[in-house]
Amino acid sequence: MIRDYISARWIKTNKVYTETSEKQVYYFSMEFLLGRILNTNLINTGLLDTCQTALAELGIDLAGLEQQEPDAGLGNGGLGRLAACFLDSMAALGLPGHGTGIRYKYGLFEQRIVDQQQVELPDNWLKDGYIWEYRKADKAVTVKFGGTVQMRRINGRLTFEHSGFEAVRAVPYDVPIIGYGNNTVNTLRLWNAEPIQAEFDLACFNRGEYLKAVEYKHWVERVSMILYPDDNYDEGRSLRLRQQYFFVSAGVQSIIRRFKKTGLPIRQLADKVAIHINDTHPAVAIPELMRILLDEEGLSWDAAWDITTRTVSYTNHTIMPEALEKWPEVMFKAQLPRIYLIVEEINKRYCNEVLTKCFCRQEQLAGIAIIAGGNINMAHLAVVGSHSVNGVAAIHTEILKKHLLQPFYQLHPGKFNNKTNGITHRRWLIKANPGLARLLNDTIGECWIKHPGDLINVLQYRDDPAFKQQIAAVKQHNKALLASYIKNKYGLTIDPCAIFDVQIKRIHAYKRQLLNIFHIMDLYNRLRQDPACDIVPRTFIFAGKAAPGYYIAKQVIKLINMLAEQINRDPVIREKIKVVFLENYSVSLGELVFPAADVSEQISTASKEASGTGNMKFMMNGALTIGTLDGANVEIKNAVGAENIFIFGLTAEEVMTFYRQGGYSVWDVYNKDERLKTILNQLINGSVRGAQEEFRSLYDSLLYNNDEYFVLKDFSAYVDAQTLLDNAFRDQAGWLGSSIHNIAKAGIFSSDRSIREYADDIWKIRPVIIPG
Ligand code: 26V
Repeated sequence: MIRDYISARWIKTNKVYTETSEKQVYYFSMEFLLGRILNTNLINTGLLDTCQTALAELGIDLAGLEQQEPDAGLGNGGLGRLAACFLDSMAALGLPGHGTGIRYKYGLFEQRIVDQQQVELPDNWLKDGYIWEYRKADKAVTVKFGGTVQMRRINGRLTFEHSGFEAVRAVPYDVPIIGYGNNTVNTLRLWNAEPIQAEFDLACFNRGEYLKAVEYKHWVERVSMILYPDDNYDEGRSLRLRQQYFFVSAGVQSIIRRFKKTGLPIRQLADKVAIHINDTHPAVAIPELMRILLDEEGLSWDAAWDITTRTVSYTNHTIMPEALEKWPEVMFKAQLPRIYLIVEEINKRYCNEVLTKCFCRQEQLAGIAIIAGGNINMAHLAVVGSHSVNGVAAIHTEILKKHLLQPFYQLHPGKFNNKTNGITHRRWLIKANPGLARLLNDTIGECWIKHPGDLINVLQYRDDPAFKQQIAAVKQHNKALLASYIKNKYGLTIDPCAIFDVQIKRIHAYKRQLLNIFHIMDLYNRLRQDPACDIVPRTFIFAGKAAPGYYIAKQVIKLINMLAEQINRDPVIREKIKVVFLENYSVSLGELVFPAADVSEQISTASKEASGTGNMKFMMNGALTIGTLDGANVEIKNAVGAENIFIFGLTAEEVMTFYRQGGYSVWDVYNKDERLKTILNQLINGSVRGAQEEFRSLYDSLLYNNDEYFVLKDFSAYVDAQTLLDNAFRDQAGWLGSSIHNIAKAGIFSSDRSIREYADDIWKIRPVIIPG
C-alpha cells in the first residue's frame, strides 16, 4: 500500500527533476546500511498513525508486522550507515540527490555467539523478496573486464580499442527514498551483476559447452554476490576491485545516458551533475568518467579532465593505514586495462605539473604520486581527481591536512574542507524513541522535527524538576524494554535501575573494547575483595561484529562473553555489576539499545576514530558520553560543555608524538599499577574461568607488541573518569540536567545539517519543490 501510495510521487519527482534540469548529486558508495524502512517510510509520508489505527482494527500489531521486513545490512558500520542517513536527509530537504551502490545478494553476515565465540552465518536477506526494490531491466548497461587495449592513431587522434574483454550486464534495482513531509521521492539505485544473455550463452549451448556457459554465469554473478565484511582493513582482493568498477561504471554510464537526454552539450556536465565518492572505494569513477569523455565523447584530455575534476568530490573516512586502499598495478591492469592507462596518464601529468611548477622536488614526488612502489594509491587518485576533499569531523580534517594528506594540502589548500557527520533524527529519535519524541512535542512543540536545531528549546527545562521526572520516566521505560529483550533472549535478569553502560560498534583494537573490559575486571576485582564496596550498580552492554578473519577482535568477543558468564553468576558480588554481549548488532538492534543507554562509551585511541556516529545517536537519546578527545567527541564536548561529558586520556597530539618516538614504555606503566598487573595476569593464569592460555594473544599484544592503541597508558585516566561518572549518577537531579543538556544540543548532529553543508559548499545543489 505504501509502495503504491508513493509511486505517483516518485514518477513526479523524476519528471520535475528532468523538466527543471536542476543539478543533481549522485552519492556513490560501496555500502548503504538501510536497516528496515517500513516504519520510517510511514513517518516520512505522515501515515504512521493512520496505519497503526487501521491495522489495530484488524487485530494486527504494526510493530510485529515490521519485524517481517528484512533488515537491509548492505554495509559494515559507520560508513554505510552514514550513507543511509544522508539519503534520508537529502530527501527530507527536497534535494535532488540519489544513491548508487551494489545489490549484494548477501549483506553483512549474521553473528551468533556459540560457546562464547562469534560464528558467522550468511545473510540471505533477499530470500523472501524485497518489497521496496524495482528491477529496471530496460535500464541495464554493460561493464567490461579484462582483455587488451589497442592504441591507434586515426586522423591524428589517439584511439583506444578494447577487445577480448568479458562483459557483465549491470541491471539496476531502484529503491524509493521518501522525503519527510514533502513530495520528494529520490532513488537509491543498486546494481545487480548478471550474465549477458543472448549470444555468449547460446553460442556455448549450441557448441554443447553447457558447463562453460554455467561457469560463465557463476563467474559473473560473483560480482554482486557478497559484501566484504572487513571494516578498516584492506586485503587487496581482486573481486573487490571488480565490484568497485562494476557499480561505478554502471552508475556513471547511466548518469551520462540520462544527461544526454537533456540535449545539453557534454561540456556542461559539471553544471548539472555532481558525483560524490564515499571514501576511495568508488574512486575509479574518476578514470571511468575520463574514459567516457575521451573515448566515447571524443573530448580532448584537458577538456575531459576539467569536467571530471569539477564533477567529482571525495570524503575520507579513515586514517588507519591498513584501511587505505592500494591496488597492485599488475592486478589493476589485468582487470581494467583501459582504466589503468588513464590512471597512468593522470599520474604522469600530475607529477609533471607539480615538478614543472616547482611545487616539489623529485624526491618528494613519492609522497604525492598516484602510482608508486608497484601500487595505485586510491586516496591520492581521489584527491587529485576531485575538486573537494573533506574529513568527517573537525579533528579528523585537521589530521588529514597536517599528516595523511599534508603534501596535497600544501599544494591545494582550497580543496580541503570539513563536514562533520550527522545522523537522521527521524530514525534515531522519532522512530527509535517515540516516548522521547512525544515528550519533546508536548514540551517545545513539533518544530524541532523540521528544524532539529530547535531542540535547543528544551534547554530552558534543564532545571525543571517536573520535566526531569518525565525524562527519567522515558528513559526508565526504554531501559525496561531492553531488559525484557535481554530476559527473553538470554534468560538473564538485569536491573533497570542500574546504570546502562553501553559500547556498541564494530569490534576493533583501536576502538578499545579492551579498555572497557579492563575497567570491568578492575571493578570485579574490587567487589570480590570487598563485596560491600560502594558502587552504583551497573550493567555493561556490548554489541558488535568482528571481521571474520580478525583474530584479536574475535578474542575480545570471547573474553567479554567468558567474563559475562563468570560475573553474572557470581553470588559474592550480589549483582552489583552485570555484563551482556548482545549478538548480531544491526540497525534494528541499535534502535532498541540507544534509547535505553545512560552511558555512551566512545573510548577510541585519540586520532584514530575519524568521527563516530554512534556517539551522536546516544547523545540525542539523552545518554552521557565517556570518551577521548577523538572524532566528533570533540565537537560533542564543545556543544555540551565539559560539565556534561566525561573526557579522559591522551590527546591526538600526544598519541602522534608517541608514535613518532616509537611508542611509550609499556613496562613502566605496568610496573607502577598494581591493578593492571592483576588484570593482565588474570588473562593468562586461569582466573577467567575456562581460560588458561586462551588470552595470551591479547596479553602479548599489550605487553610484547608495544600496546599500539595505548590501552594500558589510558587505563588509569579511564578508571578515574568512571569514578567521577559513578558519583555523578548518584546525583540524579544533576545527571538528568546533563541528559537534557545533551538532548538540547544534539540538533547540530542531525544529518540534515551535514547535508545542507555538502549541498551548499561542495555540490552546489538546491532544493527542488515537488508539487503534490
Ligand atoms: C574500508 C575497507 C577497506 C577495504 C576493505 C573493506 C573495507 C570496508 C570498509 C572500509 C571503511 C572504513 C572506513 C570507515 O568505516 N570509517 C568510518 O566512517 C564513519 C563515517 O564517516 C566514521 O564515523 C567512523 O569514525 C569511521 O571509522
